[in-house]
Amino acid sequence: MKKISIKTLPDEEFFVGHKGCSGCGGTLILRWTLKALGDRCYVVVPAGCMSAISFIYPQMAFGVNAMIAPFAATGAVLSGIAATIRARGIRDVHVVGFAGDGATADIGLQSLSGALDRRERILYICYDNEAYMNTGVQRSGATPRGARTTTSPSGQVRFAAAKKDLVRIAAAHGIPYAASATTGHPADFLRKLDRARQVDGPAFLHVFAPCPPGWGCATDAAADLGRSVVETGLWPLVEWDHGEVRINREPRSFAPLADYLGAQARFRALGEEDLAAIAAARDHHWQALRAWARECAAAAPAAHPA
Ligand SMILES: Cc1ncc(C[n+]2csc(CCOP(=O)(O)OP(=O)(O)O)c2C)c(N)n1
Ligand code: SF4
Repeated sequence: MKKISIKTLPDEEFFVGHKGCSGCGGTLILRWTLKALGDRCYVVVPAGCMSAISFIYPQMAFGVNAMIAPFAATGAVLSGIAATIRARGIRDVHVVGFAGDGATADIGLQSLSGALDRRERILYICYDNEAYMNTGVQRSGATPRGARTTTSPSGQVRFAAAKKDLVRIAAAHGIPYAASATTGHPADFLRKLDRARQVDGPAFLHVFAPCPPGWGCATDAAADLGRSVVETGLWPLVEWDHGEVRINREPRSFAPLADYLGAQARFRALGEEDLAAIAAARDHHWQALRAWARECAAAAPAAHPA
């Protein structure tokens, strides 16, 4: 199997002519994924932006087999397809889900959990634009504290729920591989995609995906925001690999939150107290993350069979 990296990405495209907005992070990740995995893919996309912009008859944006799943059912459809091809003895097809944060963290969470439990060879990618974008920017379980959405006015930072930690939720199922990535670190994303496609069982990738109209950011900001969200500590790059936890980048000190939040209108109304609350929550999250990595290092690897 040829290793996936930026240098080995082919010129060939499998996702072209979609109707996504300029600067959409989700379409970028989808395009990279299909270039890297090639034409032996079966893609499942639930209701959401990526299906709305790609299946406009007669202009299909997918150059591989692809279907739309009911909003809540991505995991179930993926494991059904994977079981079918396994029964037919087909081993060279990647069964890939590509779902938004609403479809993953909220409405499709039980379906994802069932699929991770069934242990079929599936690759589930959540492109996280941090709200239900396709229906007009409603808050999801992955919306960060302080972000303005149409259902979560700003100014409620201290009372808002934390963003669900999808990598840890997936890892808690004892699957072989789960990781986070961003549009600002394509080499890191491709390395993780390479690992995810090789494990024998379910793999889960949680990828930061800027959305210019929903976030009020520039249309050329996907790379910059994907880097600054890591440097400010708001999106840890982390990997769970057969029970081992690796924190891929640990900034010695976090960059000022304004480097990231200031570039987006959705955070514009935040005051000093809000920023302090976001920083405190970030620090607490990092403590928990480091403790998790230590606990996993101390546990016997046999406790987490692949
Ligand atoms: C059962 C069900 N409820 C609601 C909808 C309406 N709906 C379609 S897309 C969508 C939002 C999807 O949000 P997300 O999964 O975050 O993906 P995004 O649109 O942000 O890409 C909603 C609520 C639906 N199609 N099916
Ligand atoms: S609304 Fe956001 S997620 Fe949807 S296509 Fe536009 S940029 Fe992408």
